[in-house]
Amino acid sequence: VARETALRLAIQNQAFSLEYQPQVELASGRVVGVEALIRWRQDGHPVAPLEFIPLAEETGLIVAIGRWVLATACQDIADLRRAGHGDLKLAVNISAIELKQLDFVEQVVLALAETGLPAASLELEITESTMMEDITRVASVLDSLSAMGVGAAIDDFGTGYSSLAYLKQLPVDHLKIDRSFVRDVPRDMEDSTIVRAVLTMSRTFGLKVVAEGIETEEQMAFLRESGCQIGQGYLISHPLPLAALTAWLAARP
Ligand code: G
Ligand code: G
Ligand code: MN
Ligand code: NA
Repeated sequence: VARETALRLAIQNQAFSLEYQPQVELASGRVVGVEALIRWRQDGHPVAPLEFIPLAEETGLIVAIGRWVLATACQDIADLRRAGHGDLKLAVNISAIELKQLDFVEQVVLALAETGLPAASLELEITESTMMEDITRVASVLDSLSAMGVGAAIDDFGTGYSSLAYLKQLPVDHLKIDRSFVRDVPRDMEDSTIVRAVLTMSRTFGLKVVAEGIETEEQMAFLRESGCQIGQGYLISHPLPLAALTAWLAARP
């Protein structure tokens, strides 16, 4: 209960912050975007999203938290774009509960209007399991957003049981291979085969693939040579607070 109360008060207490993890085009090294990741300090101690996001979902607090994330991230990246990073895109994680809100599309429209971030610069990351939970509803929400130019990515791909053919019903631009498949490439034959198969299928469906959790040069070389377009992971950069991201971007050739 203590944690739930603290979570309830966290927005007004300014206990949340965002970090941004860069995503790069593997062929060129060019930065294409950043993924916003929420951080929470409860009484000065960091609590991992995997610990409080489920609680936020159970209590419905995820709706208010999600609105704060969207508004803050759109503002930060709109500012960065105006400061000379005009191509930068923003990816935001959206949970199933948020997607089910009747005013979800309206909230996205509002965040874009208030910050001036172009719709085409925003992409929503939705996990494979959320997509599968209610594909009809998700399709209708993503169709509305897609008509405005907002993109979508399938997050944590490979951790559920969906087929790409099924997900093809959705207006999705990117598929993010879960980092559990990236961890042991190129050494593990099975995982390497799975990653190559996902890349081949994605090409057939016109989806670009983002590999998560790249930590070594060997993983990055394998992914690049296998035709994976985009990469994200500690090797490229850890998630960074806005000021550190700004410095990181400025230091790149
Ligand atoms: O950095 P990492 O521990 O930050 O994040 C763990 C998981 O928490 C991510 O895989 C993501 O699914 C979830 N997460 C991070 N930030 C957000 C957010 O702003 N909203 C939602 N719904 N989930 C998030
Ligand atoms: O939403 P998603 O599951 O994609 O969130 C990304 C999660 O992965 C965050 O918790 C982020 O901190 C974490 N992460 C990002 N890069 C790496 C990495 O290279 N290795 C590991 N182990 N985790 C990473
Ligand atoms: Mn994500
Ligand atoms: Na993920």
